[in-house]
Amino acid sequence: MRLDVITIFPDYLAPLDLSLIGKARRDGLIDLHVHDLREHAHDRHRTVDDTPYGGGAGMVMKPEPWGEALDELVGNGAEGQVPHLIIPGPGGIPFTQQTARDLATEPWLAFACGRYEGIDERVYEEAAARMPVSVISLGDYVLNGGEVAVLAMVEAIARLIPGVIGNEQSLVEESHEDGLLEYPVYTKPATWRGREVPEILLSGNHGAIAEWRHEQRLQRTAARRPDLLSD
Ligand code: 6GU
Repeated sequence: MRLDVITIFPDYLAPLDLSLIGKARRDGLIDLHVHDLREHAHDRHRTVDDTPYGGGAGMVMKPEPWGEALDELVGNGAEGQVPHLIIPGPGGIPFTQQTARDLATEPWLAFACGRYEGIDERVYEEAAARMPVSVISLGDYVLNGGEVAVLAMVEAIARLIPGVIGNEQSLVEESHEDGLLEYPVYTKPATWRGREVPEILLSGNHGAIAEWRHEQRLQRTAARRPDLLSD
């Protein structure tokens, strides 16, 4: 999968060199490019923002650098190919495990990281005339910009690409894969600071263990995420 990220803070994406995502890049499973939006700002101060028409607080990202950055991106692709453009923002549709599954099947994703009060609306319109565009939010809270959201989304998406995670079975029983939260897990020692591992897990009775784990998932989901049980 090809991934491009356009940002005014390329260093924010440095963690994508680490851990499983870094290894997937080195293994050639992910072809990730981070671009500095300021390379498309041509005044002396490399300005990417300006005051909002109509007044109001804060600054708005100017359309011209974004237009140029997206032109370059589309020009980079093979003839006729365009990325699916993801614009992270608190005003987007919710990012869920299903979103990650859907996006993990795409050949080319590009992420446009906004800062300040947002990006000039015409950038969304112009992009949408040329490529699929999705505005996606991590949840109901406000971050300062899209970069941290991209880290989260790329990690959630990339780990679903075949070969990125060594043990594919570990993808199956996870929280949100089937609508329930995960069961609690334990490892050695069997007693730690006077706390025992649940006896059933030491019983060797795999049927009973599976049943206990399922019950734990139901209880935990009811306690922490009752909204997941209603549907
Ligand atoms: Cl995707 N971006 C920003 N800036 N804030 C957010 C978010 C995204 N998701 C939740 N809050």
